[in-house]
Amino acid sequence: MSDKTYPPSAEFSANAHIDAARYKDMYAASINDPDAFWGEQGKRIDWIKPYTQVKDVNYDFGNVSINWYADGTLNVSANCIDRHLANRGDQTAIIWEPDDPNDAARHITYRELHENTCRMANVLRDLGVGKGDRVVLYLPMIPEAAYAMLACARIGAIHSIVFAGFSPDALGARINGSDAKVVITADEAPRGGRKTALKSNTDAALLHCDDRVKCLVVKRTGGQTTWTDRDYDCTALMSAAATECTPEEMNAEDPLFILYTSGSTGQPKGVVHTSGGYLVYAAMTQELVFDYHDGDVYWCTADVGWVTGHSYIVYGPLANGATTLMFEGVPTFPDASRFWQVCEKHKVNQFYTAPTALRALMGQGNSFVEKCDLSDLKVLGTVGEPINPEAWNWYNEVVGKGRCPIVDTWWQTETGGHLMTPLPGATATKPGSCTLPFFGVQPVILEPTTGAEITTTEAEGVLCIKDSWPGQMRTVYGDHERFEKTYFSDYKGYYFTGDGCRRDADGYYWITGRVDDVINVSGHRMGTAEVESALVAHAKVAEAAVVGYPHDIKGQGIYAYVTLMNGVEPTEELRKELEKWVRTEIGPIAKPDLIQWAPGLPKTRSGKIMRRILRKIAENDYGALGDTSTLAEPAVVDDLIENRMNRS
Ligand code: 6R9
Repeated sequence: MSDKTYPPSAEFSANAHIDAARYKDMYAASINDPDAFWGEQGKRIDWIKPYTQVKDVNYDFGNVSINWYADGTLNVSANCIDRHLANRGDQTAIIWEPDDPNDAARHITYRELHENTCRMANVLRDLGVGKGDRVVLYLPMIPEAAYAMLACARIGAIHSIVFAGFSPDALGARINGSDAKVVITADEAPRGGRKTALKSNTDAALLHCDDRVKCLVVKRTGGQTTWTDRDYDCTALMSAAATECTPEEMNAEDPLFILYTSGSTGQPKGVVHTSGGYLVYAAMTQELVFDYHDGDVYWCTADVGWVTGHSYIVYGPLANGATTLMFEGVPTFPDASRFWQVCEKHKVNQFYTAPTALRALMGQGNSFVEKCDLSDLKVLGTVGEPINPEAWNWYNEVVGKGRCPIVDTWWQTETGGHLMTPLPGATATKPGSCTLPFFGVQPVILEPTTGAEITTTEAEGVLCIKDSWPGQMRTVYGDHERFEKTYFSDYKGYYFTGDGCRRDADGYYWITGRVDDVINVSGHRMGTAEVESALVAHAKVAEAAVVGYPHDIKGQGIYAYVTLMNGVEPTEELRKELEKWVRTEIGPIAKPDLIQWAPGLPKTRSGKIMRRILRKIAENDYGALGDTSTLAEPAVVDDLIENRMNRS
């Protein structure tokens, strides 16, 4: 790790929303009097009935409840669209850049966004969707994805987006898990020159769902799809629908969306975010962390299937009346200059991406960047995983030409928005550190076993957050007990993040990775338990254990130890079959990178798999296995070491 610091230039700070002195003052104010601070920040958005209460939070295990602005009412869609119409109706809200650079980009004004969102909202209402109903979205990165999110918000329905890379099984589980009335999909999703058949995936998913679930199909490619009784042509219905739709008055604490994310145990859980606090927090962080100014063009390369797409492609920027770019493609299609060509073409000012993309592009050489004019860039951001200093330096020097502050934003699906991040005009950055907390956020480092807070400046342990912020998740959909158990039971009185962290002598924070059984593959969270249960669902698999290991591009790769059923031969063919199996059970992002045939797994005498040992072997660090005295059968380990798959 590097401790070289990069302060913002005096010129940048002078024009920024927040400079170092202001950060200090505002941070102190946010901690000393949260009610006053957030009461003021709540005015960033328009309320139908203004709130009189601000924060009402209880972190006590057994009674956890989180409320912000609880007696206020609002509509999120009206905040993201209608309130901008008077002054910026003709300003571009969304720039859409399609997968194929030879197809035309589209500029959607706030007026057009209003019209299309209302049309979609009316289509949903006609299908019987109302306040509190759930709608699943399984869409490519097309403007209709934003219309659908905002249309749900407009009529008070709760959306649950399923990343278009997930399999029919995963989609079906989420439709059933939230008892959705409607699923919105498209015929096909073009990505990197290939097409995913979303409609036929949806058909496969719906085989396992209630017959009453309706399916709205957006026309994207015009590719052929089968039509059943439950299908509705979204594109046709939208063109026939009315262009006005009165927004529903929602309570601040009414759910806005559910988003499934992986945890250390069991199947993914439905993270619930509500309306008022979430929007205030998304809007505030989008403006201040990227130092967004009126007229800027802002681009977050995430997919709306992840929380980053929710907060920083759609809700945050649109609440601020920004111009947000939505990209359908991938960084390497048609070649490794695509990101930079899009930056040049649309004169992007703020660019926000994941370290895994940077590492992949860095490996292709600098010429792909250097041939593009990136002079409009002002701020660069990263999210999803720790960034290694090498990639940080490349981003800084080759992409930013040393003149664009880098914001390394640490946050989670659960947090709704950034919790620790530099502010570009205020914070001197250090490559690899997410630096300092955002306003109102109090990170603490606890001793992992005792749970005692380490109060010295230099500290290392598990990262918890003392007290709440408005963007925090409120519950796990349908399972508040699981919510309390996951986040509030191990370390009483704190929100437990699941991350390990170090605080250096300057008080800067460095995320060291997950401390639970969650692995981070290309910035995507994957629970080892999910991959394991997919593997053991295969008829030839007796047992499986999955761990992460360091991967040059992905950050972490998926390493699976598989014990086969008696008499089954381990063959290359079977290995391929299992890879394919996991792809169909969960999706391509869950495909194991390495599968090792394990005649046995290291277990304690009570039958618990010793993952610590499996992790070490997967890391090719088998010399330091630690205490193995509780192993039931020590010989198992020797075999695993001898046949290990990672020798780098
Ligand atoms: C936004 C998002 C959350 C987990 C989180 C942590 C890791 C995210 C990071 C980072 C180091 C950063 N993470 N940002 N680690 N530096 N800047 O990614 O949400 O998909 O829920 O993942 O990702 O481990 O706990 P999510």
